Amino acid sequence: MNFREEYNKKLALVENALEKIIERYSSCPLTIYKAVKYSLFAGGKRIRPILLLTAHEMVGGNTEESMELACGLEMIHTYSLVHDDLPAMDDDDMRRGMPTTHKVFGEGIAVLAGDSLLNMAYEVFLDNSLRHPGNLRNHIKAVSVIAAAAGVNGMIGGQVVDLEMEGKPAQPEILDYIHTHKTGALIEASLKAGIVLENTEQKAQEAIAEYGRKLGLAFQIVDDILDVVGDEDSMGKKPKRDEGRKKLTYTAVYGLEKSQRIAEELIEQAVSQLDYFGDKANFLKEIAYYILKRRM
Ligand code: GRG
Repeated sequence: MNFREEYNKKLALVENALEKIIERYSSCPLTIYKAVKYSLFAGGKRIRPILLLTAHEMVGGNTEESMELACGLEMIHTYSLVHDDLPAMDDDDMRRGMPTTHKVFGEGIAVLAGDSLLNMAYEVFLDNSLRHPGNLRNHIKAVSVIAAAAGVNGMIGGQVVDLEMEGKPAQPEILDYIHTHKTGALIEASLKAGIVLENTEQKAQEAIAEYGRKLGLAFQIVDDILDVVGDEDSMGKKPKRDEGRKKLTYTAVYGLEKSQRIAEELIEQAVSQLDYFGDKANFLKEIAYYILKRRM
């Protein structure tokens, strides 16, 4: 199987599992059910759950055990996008080629759809942990890794500084804080959560965390680059939004060419961390190059 086929196979498994999870909530008030489904099934790349499942498989795990953890993680990611798109934050009308949740359902329901996804995620995590009593401690560790990454010292912390820095003079250390927290934290946590589900050596955990850190930062640098050079059709949203909002981005601080070079270097450094795992890490290596070349 080539990379694209393998990626699509994992993607289909994630979509299927997410559909089953959402079905469980079908008796809730219809408006919120529709808003949650609309937000969750809008054609995302599902990169975070795929990273989690792949890391778990790489250390000998069975995806039956990690699938719901992976899906909950995608629900947290989706909540963050729904809230980020609100007028009170980045005020975006389009995402993934479709009107944003608040454009379709109104701001109040969009806030609640994000809240719902976040609550559902933790319910899914806890129920899944209870289904694996023999490995409960590792499940709790994995959930804790995700919770920390999504919280004030992770994604939310990054988002706060991102909002605070709009229109302010460029400061490279602050830029790195924003990128490694707003975006990097959840990507790193996807990998770490997959690994800690199995009893792995400390060295394996360190290697995967370092891979995740480099990959997460590179992911956001590529996002900054796409905002400058990307086209609306592939990205599913308008380019050049960051410049208009005076966002602190890599391209604003380092320019396009240097940003591209930094992203390439980070991907090479990330991939080299995977040597520890030998051939078992081939798919994770390919994901890193896919992230570098992505157009959406
Ligand atoms: C609102 C609590 C809160 C946090 C928001 C992640 C985030 C923090 C905001 C999203 C805004 C943004 C563009 C962040 C950068 C991360 C990023 C590139 C998100 C898009 O992720 P993809 O490319 O999206 O994985 P898909 O559509 O594939 O799921």
